[in-house]
Amino acid sequence: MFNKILIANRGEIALRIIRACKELNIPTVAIHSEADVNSLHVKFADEAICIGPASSSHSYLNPVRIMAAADVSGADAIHPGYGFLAENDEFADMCNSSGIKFIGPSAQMIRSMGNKSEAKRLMQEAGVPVVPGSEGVVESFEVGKKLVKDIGFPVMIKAVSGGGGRGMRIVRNMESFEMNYQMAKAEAQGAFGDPSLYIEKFIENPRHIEIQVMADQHGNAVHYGERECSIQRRHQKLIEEAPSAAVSGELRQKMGQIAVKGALDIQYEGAGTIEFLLDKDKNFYFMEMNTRIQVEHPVTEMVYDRDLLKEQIRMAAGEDIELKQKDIYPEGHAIECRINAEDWERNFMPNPGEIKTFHIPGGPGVRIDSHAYERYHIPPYYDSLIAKLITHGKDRQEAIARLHRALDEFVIEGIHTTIPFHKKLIARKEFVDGDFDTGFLERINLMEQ
Ligand code: MV4
Repeated sequence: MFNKILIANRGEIALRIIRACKELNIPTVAIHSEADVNSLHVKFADEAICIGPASSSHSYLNPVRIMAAADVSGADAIHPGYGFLAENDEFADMCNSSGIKFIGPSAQMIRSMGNKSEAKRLMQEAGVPVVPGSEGVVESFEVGKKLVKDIGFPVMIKAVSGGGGRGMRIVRNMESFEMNYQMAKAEAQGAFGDPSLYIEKFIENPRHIEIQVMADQHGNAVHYGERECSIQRRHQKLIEEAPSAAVSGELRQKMGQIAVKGALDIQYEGAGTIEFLLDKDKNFYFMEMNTRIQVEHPVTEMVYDRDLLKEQIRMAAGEDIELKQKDIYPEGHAIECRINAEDWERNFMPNPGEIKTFHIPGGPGVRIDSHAYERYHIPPYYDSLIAKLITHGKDRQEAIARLHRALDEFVIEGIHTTIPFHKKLIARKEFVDGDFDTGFLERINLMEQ
């Protein structure tokens, strides 16, 4: 097992990693920016090192400073969390070539999955269903034009180096294809320094369903079912749940087996998430693979009664997967609400500042993952996530009832939060019925409710 883990992150996920390390008896090193001196991850870790000023690029996104901190503290592993450097192949490379285990898959794997058309090709070769479209990169506008004549409109143009919804365009007819193609290309060059595009048939109003996989270094892999992540706004997830109301036991087994096959074929290592689009007819298609632990991992932990962080760390240290697939099954239902420091009535505008009152809910089936506390100053430099509220119940109805209760008990004063948004949203009939897709939030107006 590792002797000391450096946590290359902040906020709630840094705390979550520290909690896993404490249970595994592994000492931890926190790194932090000058703006995070009073953060809980700094207080709860065994050691803390200030690595630079507030701005991310000079601290949490600075590989050289993080490596220097690992060096002086004697850490033999780095946990990147999510965001920041978690999917940076060069950072993973730098860690491993300095003899420090990057807790995640290899740099080469991160690179392959970061290239969205290569990821799609690799998964297709493993027998994972993909959306019909170009075989890899579209080499020119003329080639693209020919292709869309074959596959038919609507189509989606995507950036090979994009992902997470960045650099995508829907095109509904040939008249607007050229303009969209050229603009997508220019945007991809500007945003990612790579103009490469690929094209797919556009799936109308799909659900976003993702499968959690875990693979050890000895050729074993299992899945932990799906997470339903369709409630998103501008590609930011707001509510996630497990299981999905749209996925039957049979479909779960099918998607899970295919995801495991994909992970094994590419020789994946560690915790990963395979994202699928699920259409109206329950066809599913590979979208992207995320090579990190995700924000929404707690809903899976609740229904499978597993600690995915501890498992991820154990896998990274070379241990075997503990469980057999047949011993992994969901119990009950879990839902997560992301509580952000945002004014949902003003376009979800970020709203940093001092938390004056912080009262968290409790009772049966309630979990809070948060780095916030009373009088904590939310810095303006990073993301606006201040707490994840997760409820678990014997079924979806009980999870929702507990969510209502917990949201009512949750008191945060001094800043605007998304708590009132969640209260309204979970009261909607469509939500209660599990009847929604990725277009749901944009179709409704909660302000008039
Ligand atoms: C799509 C799609 C429809 N058809 N691809 C958005 C994020 C990225 N992972 C892929 N995305 C989409 N790709 C085809 N061929 C619709 C989306 C999409 C979406 C996907 C998941 C969750 C929310 C979404 C919101 C808008 C569009």
